[in-house]
Amino acid sequence: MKYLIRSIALVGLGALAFSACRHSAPGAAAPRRNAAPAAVANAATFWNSATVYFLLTDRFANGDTTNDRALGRAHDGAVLRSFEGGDLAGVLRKLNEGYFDSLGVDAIWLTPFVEQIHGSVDEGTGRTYGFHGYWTRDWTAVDPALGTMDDLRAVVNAAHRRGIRVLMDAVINHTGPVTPQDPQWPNDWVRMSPNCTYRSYATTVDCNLVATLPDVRTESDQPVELPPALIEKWRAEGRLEQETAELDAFFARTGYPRAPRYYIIKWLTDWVRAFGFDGYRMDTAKHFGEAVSAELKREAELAFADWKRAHRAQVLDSLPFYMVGEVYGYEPSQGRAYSFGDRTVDYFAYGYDGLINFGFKGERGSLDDVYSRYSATLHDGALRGVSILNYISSHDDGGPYDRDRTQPLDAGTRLLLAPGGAQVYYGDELARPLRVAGAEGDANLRSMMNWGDLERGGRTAEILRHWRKLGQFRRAHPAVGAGAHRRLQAAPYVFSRTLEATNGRVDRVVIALDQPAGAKTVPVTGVFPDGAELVDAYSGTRGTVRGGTVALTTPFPVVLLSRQR
Ligand SMILES: [Ca+2]
Ligand SMILES: [Ca+2]
Repeated sequence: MKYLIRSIALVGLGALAFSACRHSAPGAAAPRRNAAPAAVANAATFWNSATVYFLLTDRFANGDTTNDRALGRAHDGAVLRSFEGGDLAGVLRKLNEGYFDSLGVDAIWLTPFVEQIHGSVDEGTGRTYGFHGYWTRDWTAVDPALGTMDDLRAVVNAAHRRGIRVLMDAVINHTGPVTPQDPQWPNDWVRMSPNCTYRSYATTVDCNLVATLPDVRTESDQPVELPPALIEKWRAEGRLEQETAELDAFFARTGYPRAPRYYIIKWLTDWVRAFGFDGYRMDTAKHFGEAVSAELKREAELAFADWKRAHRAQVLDSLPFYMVGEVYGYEPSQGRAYSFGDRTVDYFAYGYDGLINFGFKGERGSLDDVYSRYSATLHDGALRGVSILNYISSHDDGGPYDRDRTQPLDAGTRLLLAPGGAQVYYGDELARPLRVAGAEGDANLRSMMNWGDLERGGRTAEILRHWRKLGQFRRAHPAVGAGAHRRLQAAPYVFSRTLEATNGRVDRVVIALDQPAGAKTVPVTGVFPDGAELVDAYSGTRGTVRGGTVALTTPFPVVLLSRQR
């Protein structure tokens, strides 16, 4: 399994080339800015250098107020637990405004857009709706509060025209909760007990995450019928025949039994085949058997290839379909062996190209200690050839880095200059508050995007400028996230990143932090030779290397050096 997947990942990889533009479709409108570096054609390199923007569609931007109360859902939840109006039209608007380009974003991760339960539940934190997207009612429909199929297609197409990939958040572990409006899926599809106790593999996988969340019998190979409620729904929508014919064709082609997980794999991969999603962020990846992930990945790769064949003008490049897992609690120090206590699993051997790093936000010690360790494991250690995705805040994490947003510039520096992929959670770049009056638990982490703070300018605009400079530098130089790290000076802190490509081209950067305002001298020995003409991307200032250093005068504490092009 492991070797099969890794060899698939290598198909079609070309040499790294830092000079070519990222690919855009011929004749496509609004092509991506062409200052970007090349398609880094190695998947691990690309995803370790990538900036992934994670947004809750319902909380990001409201582009269409007519869908705010879709399906008759009331705004009667606890604080920040109802649908708040954000939608795909809002994401499209921000795409078209160039907001993501300005941050150097390589991929957008959307929360699940499939149709959610219509009702609400109280899990102990107040009445809650499925605004977050993790409470599926129908895997084959777009939730009307977020928009339509056309809205979704417009988002993916607009992103692709700008060279931005789109990751779909895929849920296979559970259905939405049961409510008076949302019947339970049949007992041969889901179990309602026992609750997970998280003491071992079995008590983490074949059990209910929480009492209200029906757990799909993903381990079962027993054939099941479509749930009557779904048959009724599709009949009312006039698409029962088409859906059942497609399922028949899927099971005929694959030879899989009509077991629950295979229906869901069919439904999840249909989105890839129809819209060209570039990857999955797999929800709750450690709560279903890892072999399921490998099955899903294989079908997603076939779907992605089908989409590419049918949409040649929209294909970005040859990067393979990507899958990043939410293995809650995973961090790079665990290498390739996530431990359940009684058993370890190497998720990278089951279709995962990358795993979310739950350790980054809590890293202690100096920045150089963190960066050195990450670089060592990614380049010479257990994680060579795979990728990680670091974050400082996220939708489920009650212990973010700098919860009170007292150091939003420092937070951006830490995250965007770290080895490995960077997950920007919507609003990290605007110091969106992570404490909201009256909000309980994770609702605090899911406030509406604070566009109003940005419109007022001042401090918020200054924070965004910092994140944009770092994000654009990161995008222009894959060495920042994917290069080998070396400390050049302890204080003020100066380090280099070097990414060597197979074709002999090399991307090199030198980064200096904690610098004094005004005149500064940055050591670059061993990275840039005397006489090299450098430019500081943070200030736009240029300088020439003399005696192993470059002297600059800028008002900023950050220096981002590369060769002048
Ligand atoms: Ca709306
Ligand atoms: Ca499960």
